[in-house]
Amino acid sequence: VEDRTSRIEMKRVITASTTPQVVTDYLKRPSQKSNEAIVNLVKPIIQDVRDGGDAAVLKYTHKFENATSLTSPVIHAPFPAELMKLSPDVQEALDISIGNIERFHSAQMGSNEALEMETMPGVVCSRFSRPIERVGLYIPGGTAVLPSTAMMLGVPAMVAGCNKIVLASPPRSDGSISPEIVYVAHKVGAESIVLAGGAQAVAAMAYGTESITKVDKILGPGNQFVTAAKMFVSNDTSAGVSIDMPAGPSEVLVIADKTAIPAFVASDLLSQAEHGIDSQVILIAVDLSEAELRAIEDEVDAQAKALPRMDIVRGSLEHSVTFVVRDINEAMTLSNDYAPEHLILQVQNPESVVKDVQNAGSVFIGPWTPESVGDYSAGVNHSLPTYGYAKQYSGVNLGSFLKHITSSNLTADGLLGLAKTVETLAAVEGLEAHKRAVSIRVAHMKTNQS
Ligand code: HSO
Ligand code: ZN
Repeated sequence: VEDRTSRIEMKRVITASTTPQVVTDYLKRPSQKSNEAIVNLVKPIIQDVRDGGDAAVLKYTHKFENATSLTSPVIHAPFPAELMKLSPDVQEALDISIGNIERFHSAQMGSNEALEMETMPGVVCSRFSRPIERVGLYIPGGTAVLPSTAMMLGVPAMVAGCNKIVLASPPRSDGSISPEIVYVAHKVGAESIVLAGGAQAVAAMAYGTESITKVDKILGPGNQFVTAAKMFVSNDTSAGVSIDMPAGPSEVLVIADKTAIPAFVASDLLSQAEHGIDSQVILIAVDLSEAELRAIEDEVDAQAKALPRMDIVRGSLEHSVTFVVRDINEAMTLSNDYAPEHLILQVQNPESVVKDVQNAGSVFIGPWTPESVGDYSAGVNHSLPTYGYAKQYSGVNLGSFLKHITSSNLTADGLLGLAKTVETLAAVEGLEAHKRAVSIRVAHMKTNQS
């Protein structure tokens, strides 16, 4: 039963009146189910799909998605127009968003362009990039359809020049897939859409089946089964597949000071909280008075109660927290410790704070930049590191779909100049053949000279 009366609020922690240990404890993510237990659940499914191909994928889709009428686990391009009928408004919104995502990710090519330099005279090193040939993009089903995720993965794959783009998403129980996802697949030039979810979809793309293309890398968010399956196949050398990053529940950290508008702050917290009861939202209130804090909390309560997904929001706010801190420096220290997927800065001179951001997936600067614009349309990617992984991972970007290849090219003089150095180090390692590959050439030069 929906409870629309009892107050919806976050815990409050005043850092000045508690210990650092308490603060650290509150910054901990809700613990995830042990990976081992889940791997044991997905392993038989993965093996079944690897050995049984299409029939096995279909079997699981019938079972888990209830899509018993489905007779093929995949549709191939060109996708029939009747599968992507959209209202003009929706089509326009997708087109504008795809345009921005394409522009921003195309601009990232700059840092991936071929570079060439001489490290020493006659010693030329270079680096160039090539697209990963076949990519599998997982689009979650679950409580919301996410065509935005199809854009965030599909557009950079297209910009990078990936040869084969395979999408996978769990079908609805009538066997269909949302027309928005089919439209995005069409726009990015996908070769196929796998009508399956969970571990079975991941396995189908990792190993390939009679009708599903095997891919070289699998990207995209998913529940714990999808994540465990991605980890499993990326560890199986016989699959030869890599993955983007470990995935966890969505999160946001908002830093707000006296200049922040309470309704804006609350709306940003709630937009992330509505993703799932396991989402975590954190507010860092910089030097706010009791009345200013109250104003935000009242907004959270009032806005939450008006949401269709109020129950999800209530669940997620239960493990969410407000930290009241003294100044922006303390706020940034906490934020960098937490390493949020999304960081929203609703403070005075927000641009000046960005230099202090050490760990975050994506930053939203100033009062006019809700996270929603980045989730859909601004052009930045919304596939971002969660669960503290912003400390070592980047979000999905153009580089996620490229490999960098290096080359070296030495002249005879270049090799002469480096010969002693290499020979010495090869001797240190006791690798005589390495040493000789140099000395044989040096000897050859000398013989041919005289
Ligand atoms: N905020 C989510 C992405 C998303 N939001 C999709 C709406 N649709 C990623 O953390
Ligand atoms: Zn979102």
